Amino acid sequence: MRILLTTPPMRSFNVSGVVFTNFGPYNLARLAANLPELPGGGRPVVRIADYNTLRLREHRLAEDIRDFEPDLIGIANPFSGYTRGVVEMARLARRLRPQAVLVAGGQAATFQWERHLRGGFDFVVRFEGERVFADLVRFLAEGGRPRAGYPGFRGVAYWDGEVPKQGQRAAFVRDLDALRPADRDVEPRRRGLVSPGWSALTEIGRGCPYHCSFCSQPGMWGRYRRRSNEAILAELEDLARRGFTEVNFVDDTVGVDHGDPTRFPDVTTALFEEIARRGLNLKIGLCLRADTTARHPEMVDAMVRAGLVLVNMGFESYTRGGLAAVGKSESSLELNRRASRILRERGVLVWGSHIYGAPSQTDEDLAATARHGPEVSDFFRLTMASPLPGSAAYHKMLARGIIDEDASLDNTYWHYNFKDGRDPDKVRRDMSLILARYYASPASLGKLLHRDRAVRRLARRTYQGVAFFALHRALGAVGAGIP
Ligand code: B12
Ligand code: SF4
Repeated sequence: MRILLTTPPMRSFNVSGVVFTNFGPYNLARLAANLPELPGGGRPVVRIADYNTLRLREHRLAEDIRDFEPDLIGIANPFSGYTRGVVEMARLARRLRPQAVLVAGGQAATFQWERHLRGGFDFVVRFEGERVFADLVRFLAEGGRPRAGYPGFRGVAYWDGEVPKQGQRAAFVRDLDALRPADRDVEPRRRGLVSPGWSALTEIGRGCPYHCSFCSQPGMWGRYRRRSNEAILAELEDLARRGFTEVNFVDDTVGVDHGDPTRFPDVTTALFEEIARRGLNLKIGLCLRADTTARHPEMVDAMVRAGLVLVNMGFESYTRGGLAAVGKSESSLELNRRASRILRERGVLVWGSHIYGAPSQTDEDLAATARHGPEVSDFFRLTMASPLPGSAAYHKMLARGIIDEDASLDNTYWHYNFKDGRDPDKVRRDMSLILARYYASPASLGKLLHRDRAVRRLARRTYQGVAFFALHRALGAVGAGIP
């Protein structure tokens, strides 16, 4: 069996994909690693086609289908703003290779499974993918066909004749060590961003015990589960042996504590101490919460000794009301400042993420973000609040009529998609102005020539991301370019 796994089509708003060129299709490599033995022996042959590296075109699906002749085509859809494009890809795949089984997976496909089935997919793998996809591949390899039902297996949405059906939810994998790490032989390699070797993504755990209203993570991954330090270290050693010099953890938040009796920060501190002790010589990037950072500077110390370079921190907002509007009431201006200070004093770069324009954020809340965001961040990221299927805010706003079912398809992190009386164009203009001022400021421009190579590289990539976005929006206005 030949399986083509692909990323979604390139979109103009995929600015972080342009900045973080060191982030590859880890999810697909993880799926590939966990595929089963086929009934006649041997494993499926997998090709991963990564369209996130393209800049002037959306994808190369036609070429990959012609060249690889897959029996199954799997398309990842991590974000609802891609849904229309992913459905177009499915239609193209159906036309070019009618005999191939079409499978979607990822966060957006999980929460919008029916839309994907009706858009042309045979199956949608929902939530955690490794085991469910392996079951589906085994079912097909044993002669199972689309539209003939999908008996007995969980975690899949499928066609029962002409009726789209949602199978029962599969249990999350409790022991994450039981899954094989990503298959680095089939994963296309990415160059390091701040180091000369290769760059890899990996993960410590899945799930999140917090419940920020705008976020789909808790709904997607369930209770927090963690790999053992031994398993993570074994993978990092393997990566170092293969010439990887950079590792980014995809966890949305590392070292969560949340009063947990198993004291994750201690276990996490021990992990990073050990990475340092083994001298793996890796440059590391990860996401931390401000409160965890402020409470556990000792954990940050261990991370720095292990090679921590960059932290993505969701500051989101700086006023009581602004933070409450995104369900992060436990944070504050003071806490955000403290977390930033702890990182910067230790030489760690802060990629500060902020949410702009959540419906109940006031003009004062937004002004505070524009003022304090650049102050606490080395790299200031500001994106428009976007209703994510699977998040608490999405379902609440749907019920209140502030958004409709289709709003999430227009998510771009730049458009204002809420019907709450605000002028969407004005909100977007105001946000664009804040960003324009930030990027035109001498402090931001100065980073392009900074003495620290990591700052320089990140700053250059950031401006490239902005240029990519502006170019495609401009081309779009004349009917060309990536939408
Ligand atoms: C690392 C990361 C990135 C990296 C790289 C992404 C990449 N190469 O895939 C960078 C920084 C480039 C990035 C960019 C963006 N990201 Co991002 N990203 C993440 C992050 C933190 C981890 C992704 C990951 O690897 N997870 C671990 C793997 C194992 O999980 P997974 O990807 O969901 O895959 C599993 C299942 O979903 C399923 N599955 C997934 N795909 C498929 C496909 C098939 C065929 C099958 C069968 C199964 C399957 O099986 C997998 C194994 O269990 C997630 C949050 C998270 N923790 O998941 C956000 C997240 C996916 N990103 C998000 C967004 C919005 C974006 C951007 C649009 C931001 C922007 N405006 O630029 C871009 C889009 C880029 C892109 N093309 O995907 C959102 C999506 C929101 C949503 N629910 O719609 C998330 C959920 C973060 C959030 N909470 O807001 N991202
Ligand atoms: S934003 Fe981060 S901390 Fe909040 S629920 Fe999502 S993953 Fe958890």
